[in-house]
Amino acid sequence: MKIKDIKIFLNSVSRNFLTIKIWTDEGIYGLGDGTLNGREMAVVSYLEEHIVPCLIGKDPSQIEDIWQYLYKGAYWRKGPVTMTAIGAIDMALWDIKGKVAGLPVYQLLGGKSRKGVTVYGHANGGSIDEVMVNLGNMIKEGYKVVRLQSKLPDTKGSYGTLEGKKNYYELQSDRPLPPELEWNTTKYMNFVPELFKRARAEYGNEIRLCHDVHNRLTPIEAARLGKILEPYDLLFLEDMVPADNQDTYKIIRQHTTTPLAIGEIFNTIWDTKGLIENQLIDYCRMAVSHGGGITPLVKVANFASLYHVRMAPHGAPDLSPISSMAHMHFDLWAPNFAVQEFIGFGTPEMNTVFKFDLKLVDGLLYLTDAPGLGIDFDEEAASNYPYKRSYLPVNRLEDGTMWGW
Ligand code: EZ4
Ligand code: CO
Repeated sequence: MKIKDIKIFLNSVSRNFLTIKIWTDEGIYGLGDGTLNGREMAVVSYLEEHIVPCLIGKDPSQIEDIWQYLYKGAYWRKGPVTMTAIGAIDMALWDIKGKVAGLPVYQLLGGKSRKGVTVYGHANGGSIDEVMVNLGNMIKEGYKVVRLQSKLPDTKGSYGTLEGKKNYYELQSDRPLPPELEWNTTKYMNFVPELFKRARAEYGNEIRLCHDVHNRLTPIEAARLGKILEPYDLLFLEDMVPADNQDTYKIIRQHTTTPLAIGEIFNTIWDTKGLIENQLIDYCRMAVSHGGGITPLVKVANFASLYHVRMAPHGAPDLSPISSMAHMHFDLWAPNFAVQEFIGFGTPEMNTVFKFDLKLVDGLLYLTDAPGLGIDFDEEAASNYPYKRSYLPVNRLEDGTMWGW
């Protein structure tokens, strides 16, 4: 079997998604997600100009060799654009391998380690009251784990919201320039404990809760937040501080027992190495797309398992349903999987383009035994939704200093 053609689709289906379709000479195809929020065109040209020509005629069953060829062979290793492009190819090759074998991908990885995939949903809101209503509804729907995010009072569109549009800012595709938001650490530090205090007072101690700090604190502030939130028993605090310098996590770790999660912007196992082997984190959030595919994510999981670090892949709305399905297979297999971020089954528009079959029962997602990744992509429906340039917001302190969003 040979790779005959690789097609690239960039569409704004509720938001921008980059989809690839690898065709073999035997009529089987595989699908991959190469979406890199706000930098989509860079991945398109990396694929079109620098990857596709090298893969035509290659044997699609050689997944490991193709991965090494694209990683080592480029000479220029790592980076989100490179690794997302490789991730899309890798996913599509696993899809093909599953279809050829007539098996779902989790079977090729080693079979199921659990009956279903525990997910965490988002309870967002413009105020604590609103978050509490949303949390209550999610508990009723059966969610076992929920992430809480609330807008800070008296600030301009702080995390979790964007002006009038409160939920799922990533779904928006109408931002031809980055919107500018404002950040105030003091207000945040005073406010967040109230959010979790209310959640425990109203809904008790059984529901597992988490929170995403989105890289907005310094290490010592992060240490303090972890400590303050200890009484509310979080499953994890995510992205307290960027880990460009992995040693900064030692400061956080020595002060708090609140579990720590990081990794959604990691793109190779090297981004995880110090954090995992020094036991500075508890959950690794690497994704199949931005982390370079299923092939390297399996290696990260195995490495992490030596240090009791569990996998909790990123599942924000800017990962396409193809990544979500790839995660499902990975999550079912990985012995040290913990929880999958899940934002629902997609908008009606998305459902005309991406076809898949998942069931959510009592907070667990269940997969069918469809071969490969178990997802299809309707090219014609997708062509109704042309790409629109769109950016994530940027963030400044109140005095104008550029900050992390
Ligand atoms: O803001 O994926 O945990 N989830 C997140 C995401 C990120 C987006 C950025 O594109 O932090 O919502
Ligand atoms: Co995050």
